Amino acid sequence: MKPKVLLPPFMSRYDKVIQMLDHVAHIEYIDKKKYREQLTDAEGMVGGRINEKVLQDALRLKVVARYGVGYDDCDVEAMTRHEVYLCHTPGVLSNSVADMVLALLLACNRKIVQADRYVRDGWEDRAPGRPTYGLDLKGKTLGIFGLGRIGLEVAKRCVKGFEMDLIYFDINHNRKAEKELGAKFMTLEEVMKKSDFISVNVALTSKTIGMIGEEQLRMMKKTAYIINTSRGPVIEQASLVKVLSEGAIAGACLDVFEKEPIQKNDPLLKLKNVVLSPHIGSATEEAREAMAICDAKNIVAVIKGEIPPLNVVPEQRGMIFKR
Ligand code: 8YV
Repeated sequence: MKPKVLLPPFMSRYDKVIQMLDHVAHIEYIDKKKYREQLTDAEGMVGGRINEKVLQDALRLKVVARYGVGYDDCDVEAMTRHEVYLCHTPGVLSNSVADMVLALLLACNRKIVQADRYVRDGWEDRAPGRPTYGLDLKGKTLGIFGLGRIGLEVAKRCVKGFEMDLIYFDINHNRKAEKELGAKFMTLEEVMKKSDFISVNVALTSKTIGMIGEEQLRMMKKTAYIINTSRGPVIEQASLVKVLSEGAIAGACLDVFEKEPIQKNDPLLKLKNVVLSPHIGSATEEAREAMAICDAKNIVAVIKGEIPPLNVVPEQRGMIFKR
């Protein structure tokens, strides 16, 4: 009998994925109500939110392929202890997330959301004037937190396309970006102080959770914007609401939140100087299909016993599990 693999129902639309998996596995689609039961005899799955409790029931599970690059919702330590591989989809979504950062940056800078509303509400003055003005991007400073795969794509677009200056903070230097894009490495505080636009592109870890709090936000220029497409908890949301309400910074663009979906009474929803989107950074046809294919490849690799499996998370690199 072929090993069982669990997939989210939306994956049925990707013929290539189904073909790849069909050769080696019996595919079953996840039914939220029966998910834990379905997991008891599954050897692979596409999904997330894996913790000790889930693993205790999933006795035959060999691999979880996360549909995305971030895997902060998976307990890697517990998965490693249970000898379950965790794979993800690095690279294939970097362009789409970077495009989204630019979409948000331009939207907030050029007041696109307010302008759209203004037109729909009757377009009173033919030339509405300063409230609709933004800033020229040429010569402005972009500050990036996390100059990895996604950060680098954001940087390329801003430096090569808009002729912006680039500063960044990361745990490692990105020498390629320093050489090719003139990126300047700075401390977190310096990036907060000097940037006209800040793009947050770090993974959520114990080191990055809350790394941008009230103190850091208050270092920003009054005219500066912050854009977050990584994970909500990297920025303390209550502090962000506070500085935005006071007008201490120009605005924020958020694709990610501390709680998703955002609560109906969240104070962010009342603010005018924010642009909000529902975690759609990687939501392009190309990226979403490539993520699905990447997941399928990862699962096939584990089922075939390939070592190391493709795209295993860095914490498990070089490990051989015998489940
Ligand atoms: C995905 C993401 O949309 O890659 C990630 O980590 O946050 C997004 O690209 C999300 O994981 C979809 O489940």
